[in-house]
Amino acid sequence: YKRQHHSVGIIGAPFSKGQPRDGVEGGPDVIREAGLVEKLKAQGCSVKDYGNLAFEEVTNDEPVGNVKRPMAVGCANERLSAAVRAIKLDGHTSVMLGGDHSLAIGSILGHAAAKTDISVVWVDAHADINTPLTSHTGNIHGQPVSFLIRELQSKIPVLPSFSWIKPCLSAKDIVYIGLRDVDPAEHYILKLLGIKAFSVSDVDRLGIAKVMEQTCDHLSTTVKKPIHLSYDIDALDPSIAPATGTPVPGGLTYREGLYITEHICQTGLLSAVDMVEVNVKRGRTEDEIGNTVSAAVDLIQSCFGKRREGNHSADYQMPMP
Ligand code: EXY
Ligand code: MN
Ligand code: MN
Ligand code: MN
Repeated sequence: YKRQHHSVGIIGAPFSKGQPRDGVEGGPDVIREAGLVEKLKAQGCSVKDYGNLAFEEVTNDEPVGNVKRPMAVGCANERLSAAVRAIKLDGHTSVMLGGDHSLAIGSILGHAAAKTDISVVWVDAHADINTPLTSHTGNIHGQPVSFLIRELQSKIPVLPSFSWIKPCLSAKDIVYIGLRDVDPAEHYILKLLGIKAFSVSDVDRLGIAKVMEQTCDHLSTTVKKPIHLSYDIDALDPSIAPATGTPVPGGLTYREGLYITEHICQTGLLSAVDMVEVNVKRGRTEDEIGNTVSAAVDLIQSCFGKRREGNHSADYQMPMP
């Protein structure tokens, strides 16, 4: 293991209109208030905080079919994609603090605009690959992947404010980890396109170490592309991360969750991170809120070299008697 120097660019995206519940727009601020920037600096990262994006109110945002708030989601993501692209061109690893998971559209497209060819590790209880036509809820946070995969484009209808989107991934460029609430249409799409997906039962069967080995093997069969890690906090079990909009029982343990970030850090290919769906208003107690937020911070620290075995800097000097 070679120690790397990490230069981190943080962008807050306080946006919630990809889903119906209040509170997820508070994610960037509570994650910062838990000391994210200070903690990353303390572990040796250089950090530039780009602040929070401001999203203007969109009026007359009528549903298209059953897709809710298409204009707000399309506009917010267009803005986010420009911000992430700029952070990448500045030379940082981008950290996008959500907000709901519809923001992965802009984050991934912005990353791909700066790096051309990227791969994605999507850690989530959900596959978020409904098309606007298969979605039963109409919530766009259950659909972002469908807009990004080239092989699905013939199935995507026109939406207002989505015309800037050009799919940037092939089906082979994404791996899922943590799935346990997948709609029938989503399951059909995953099988049809042969998308690599490790459900929690695969994690039970293989163990998280084999899952990560196979994830990296799958993504680096030809060239080693920069990795975009899109981490939905609901991938973790609700006992450790309860403050989220769509909790699903039987999730990843805290240890499995951190193993994923430790392993991806070690590849040296991590290029952008999303940390999404932290919703403090969904926590019933201070403890539930605190546990969820600190899990999010722990995962981000682990992305940038913090290891459970311990760390020391290259210039560490033993105190002399
Ligand atoms: N599959 C359901 C839907 O399409 O609405 C639930 C999606 C929840 C998405 C959460 C954020 O990961
Ligand atoms: Mn998600
Ligand atoms: Mn989810
Ligand atoms: Mn590996």
